[in-house]
Amino acid sequence: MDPRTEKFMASIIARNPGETEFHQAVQEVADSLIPFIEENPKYKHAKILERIAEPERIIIFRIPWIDDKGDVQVNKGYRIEMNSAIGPYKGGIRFHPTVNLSILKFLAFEQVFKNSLTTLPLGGGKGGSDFDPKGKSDNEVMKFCQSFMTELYRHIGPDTDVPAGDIGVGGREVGFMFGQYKRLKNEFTGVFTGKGREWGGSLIRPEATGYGTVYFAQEMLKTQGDSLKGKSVSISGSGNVAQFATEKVLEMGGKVVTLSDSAGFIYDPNGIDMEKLDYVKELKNIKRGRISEYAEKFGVEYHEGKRPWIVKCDVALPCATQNEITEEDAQTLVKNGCRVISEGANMPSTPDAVEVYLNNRILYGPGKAANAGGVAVSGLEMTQNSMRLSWTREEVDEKLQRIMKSIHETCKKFGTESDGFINYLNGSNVGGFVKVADAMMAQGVV
Ligand code: NDP
Ligand code: 2IT
Repeated sequence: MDPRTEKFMASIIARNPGETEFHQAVQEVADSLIPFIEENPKYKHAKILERIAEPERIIIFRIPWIDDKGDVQVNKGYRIEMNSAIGPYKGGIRFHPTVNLSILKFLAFEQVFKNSLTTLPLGGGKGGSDFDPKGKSDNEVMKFCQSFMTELYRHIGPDTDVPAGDIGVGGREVGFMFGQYKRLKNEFTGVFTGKGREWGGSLIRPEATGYGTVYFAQEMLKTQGDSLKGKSVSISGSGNVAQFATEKVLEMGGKVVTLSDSAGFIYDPNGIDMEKLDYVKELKNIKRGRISEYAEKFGVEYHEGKRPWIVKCDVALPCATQNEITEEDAQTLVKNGCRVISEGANMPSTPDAVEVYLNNRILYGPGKAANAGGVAVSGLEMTQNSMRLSWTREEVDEKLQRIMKSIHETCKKFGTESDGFINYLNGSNVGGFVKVADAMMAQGVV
């Protein structure tokens, strides 16, 4: 490790003890940024890197609620308000039993750079709870969401902090949280994105992250005169991002052969077509079932307790969770001929896996670039709410495509190496940093 990075990371670890995911996210960015900052000493003198790695504010609170049996339950709630240099705090809410301060700080940190890359005026934040929506009734989820918002409402607002969905938070949860906010504040504003279409939501927001990840893969392939047509694609996850990534790959003429959930993955060598995808949407979004049921229904292989990276593919789209591709998985993917990784999830590849991609010079689109389509359309939802009008599907999709192309251009601008190889990791870190850093410099030491 560069000794300057080592010194910086030692201070991060000392100030944020035990937060391993946060350390991982900061280190990845520091590796890209420290050489850049040496060449641009104004950022060094203003201690921008030290400031950008310290959240502006963290709110931690108790969420008491009563389950269907009448028993009292208690969860922890969080909102990390990471950086507001270029716009109101913006980022999703995650409900998952593994949620803790480290995970939400890594996500909020990533969000700052991602949101800057979108070209829109969005600061960075993230929130969530260790609440597990699995196996809970609609009534229990509503009770929990209402209690969560009864505390959070006083800290957020359409010009202050605008949450959205993430793992475990989709249209149902956004509805319950928005409803409670509206009741407590007595105002109808764009305080949340990912709202229902009839009450202020943007068309294409549900699709945006998955579509954007595929648009980004297509842009990367284009640099080599290639496309997704005819490519075999492995996807992990089977939630919001995985479903719409699958849909867009099919539209672009690719073949999706895997999907997964936390219990295992399915391998469908004939490809998941639109009809089978409709089954997955119903299974996951309405019945809230397990992906193993797909294997039973369509008579394909189900691999219990395994991740899809052992399957041969041309393109891999990790769309489940952090650190789901290890060094060994990455080596298997590359050995089997995979040439493109576009990350729908946040930080799905371990640092060792990323090193395998870069050493093998494959097309690697890191999450903060490749999955920025979701928050970008959230930004467009905020614009439509402010104007009190809504754009058509075509208008939003056209803007999403333009934004994904622009993110690709930014990565190319800041990440092209002397031999022409595009290091999208460095490109997205430096490209995302500059706008936020310049805004922080202009606004003084605040
Ligand atoms: P969903 O809750 O809709 O789906 C999550 C999927 O990932 C499920 O299939 C889930 O399986 C699986 N999963 C979750 N945790 C784990 C785990 N620990 N191990 C294995 N599988 C797991 O979430 P999203 O699709 O919205 O989010 C997926 C990823 O995309 C996350 O990394 C999120 O941060 C990122 N992302 C999401 C955006 C959005 O707009 N929603 C925007 C940008 C990034 P199971 O059902 O078994 O839990
Ligand atoms: O990780 C992410 O970018 C999201 N979960 C979406 C954030 C948003 O505000 O739409």
